[in-house]
Amino acid sequence: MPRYRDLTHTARPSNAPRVVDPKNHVRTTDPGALQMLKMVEDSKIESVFDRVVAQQPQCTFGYNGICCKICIAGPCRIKKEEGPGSRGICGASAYTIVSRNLVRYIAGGAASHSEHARHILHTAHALTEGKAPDYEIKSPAKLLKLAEKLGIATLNRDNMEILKEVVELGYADFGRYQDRPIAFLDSFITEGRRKKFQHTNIMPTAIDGSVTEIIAQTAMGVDSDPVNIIFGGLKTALADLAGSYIGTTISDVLFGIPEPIVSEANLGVINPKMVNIAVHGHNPVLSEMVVAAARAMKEDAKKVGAEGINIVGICCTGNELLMREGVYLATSSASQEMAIMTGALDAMVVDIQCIYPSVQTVAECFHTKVVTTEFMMKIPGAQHIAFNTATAMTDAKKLISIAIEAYKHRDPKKISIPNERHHVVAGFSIEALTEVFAKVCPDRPISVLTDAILSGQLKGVALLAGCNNLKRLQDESHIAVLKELVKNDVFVIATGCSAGAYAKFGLMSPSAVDGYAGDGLKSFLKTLEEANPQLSTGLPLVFHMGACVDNSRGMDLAIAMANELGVDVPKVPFVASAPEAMHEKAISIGSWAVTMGLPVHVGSLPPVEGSDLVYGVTTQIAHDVFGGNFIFEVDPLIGATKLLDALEYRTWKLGIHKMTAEKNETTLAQGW
Ligand code: BF8
Ligand code: SF4
Repeated sequence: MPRYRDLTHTARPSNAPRVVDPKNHVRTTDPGALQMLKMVEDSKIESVFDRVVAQQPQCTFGYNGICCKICIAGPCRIKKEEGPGSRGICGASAYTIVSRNLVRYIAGGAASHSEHARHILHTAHALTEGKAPDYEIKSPAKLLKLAEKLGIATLNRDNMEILKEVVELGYADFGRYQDRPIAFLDSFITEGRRKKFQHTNIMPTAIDGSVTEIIAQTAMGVDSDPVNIIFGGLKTALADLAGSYIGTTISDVLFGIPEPIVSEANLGVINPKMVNIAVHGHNPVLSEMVVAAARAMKEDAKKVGAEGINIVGICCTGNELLMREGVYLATSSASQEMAIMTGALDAMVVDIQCIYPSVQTVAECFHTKVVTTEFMMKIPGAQHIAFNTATAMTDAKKLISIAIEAYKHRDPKKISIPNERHHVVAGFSIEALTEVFAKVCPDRPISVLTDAILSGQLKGVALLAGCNNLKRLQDESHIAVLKELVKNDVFVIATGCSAGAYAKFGLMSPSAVDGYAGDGLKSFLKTLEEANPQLSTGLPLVFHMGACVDNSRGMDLAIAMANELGVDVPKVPFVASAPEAMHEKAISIGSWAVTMGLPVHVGSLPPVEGSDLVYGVTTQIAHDVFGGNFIFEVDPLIGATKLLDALEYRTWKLGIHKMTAEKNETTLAQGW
């Protein structure tokens, strides 16, 4: 069972309101979004903030996860404690319904990440076939490292040949029928996790197979055992991790490994004098090309009177481009409509995931062109230009031309851009971070981090991730959790819209260190900076690790720490938090993080409270089996305190085990 230092804490959440201030339309704390809201106050443009209020109060059955729509005899609701009303028509009880609903979220998340990864694999495959002339192997070093991890021969072989084999293995990971684990997953987990997954029978053999399997397992009249259902879900979650890992690693091969880079964030990066194009979604295959095309078409923009072309990012496409190209990050999930409301956004080019259908509705009040680019993602009213790997540059140029044309139709009276923009230092892939550590200790770079934890200088590492969920105010919980952790000397890495929040607030910058970091973290960062005089960017308060698929980078770091410490992941002082989780992907990520052995705080409750059994399995039993557990808590400060407790407990236990091993000259205890 997880333990808490504060004896008033239990595995249950506090009674803080689940939807804060439900009638308040001003549901953001982002200074840029707040300014924008004020500017459009009189315009009657509807935004997500209005729709959240309109949805209140939300359905309690749904909120608790006790509504079943898996077959059309339903919807069934668990209405009573006992009797016929306590079950669905088929006899499914609360724990069956809650667990089935939960794991179907995981299936959705795994499908999303993996479809993204498949698209990247298709691009790499086309490259090896000579059918993607605009792409290249930007990072041969990453390719070789990956191939070696996957057991693919590299000696005296051509890079393209190696990539071909890597891609084939990736494809095989999607559809394998034989009984061998997903190779990409198996290549980077610890031996302890491998054994655990085999022992609990959740090691996935194929990504597609895991998603189909869990949907079949939870169909009407199949599995009704909540524990078996949850274990099936965890298998799918591990397939999600594999998909994410494929997405991250192959993207690095094609587009380069991120390195420390300087940029800016928040709506103020939209420039009234330029043709502004927002790239929004998740997949770098298209957006990298848009960036290249914009560089090539600068003169065309000048012909219509603009000073140039300004590409800005939104959500995880924004994170990908910020990490690799230093592209400005305009905004994150909940304020995506605001970019259009500036009246100076000429086009919004979208790929997949987290794109509100409402962007088109808002765009219709302005001159902005919304363009969808993938076959699976269309919005009624928006233009669709099918993006094709074979004609990538031509397609990207077409998109830029649409924006240049739209620029001519701007209405100057409608332009109002918040003046909020902040300095950002991003680009901390695990390779980049390791390089920074290596300047202190070239032989064992990760020991720089683990030694700082064992000595008490740092309290541990936290991965802050996930979305915006407007049950609370946008970014409020992200910021509160971060501030509490860094004040207590936690080394923080961030991804997704969590990273976006810190960037937008100016907290992803070296100048934030003095104001917010505790003394231990401050001195740790100072040591790193002194050892890295070549690093002109300086080191930020919180380290940007990328998009949501790049949570696999975070896992890579936790595994590297485990290997350095000679233990399995559940003993590493490493925690994760999604303070404002919203998407199915976030549920999936949280589930694999728990399975990998991490305490995971979630600041918005998934619908699990309708079953004590499911609640107990996810928050307590999971800890006994996997060493990781969910911490559901909507109050960000209580959530942060529970994370700090988990870190302290792990560090303390690690210290005791190390001391005992040294004293008795035995090996380090592996249990947790
Ligand atoms: O993949 S953090 S709202 S943008 S799901 Fe979406 Fe959530 Fe943002 Fe990126 Ni991730
Ligand atoms: Fe109702 Fe059972 Fe059908 Fe679900 S599967 S909708 S509980 S009859």
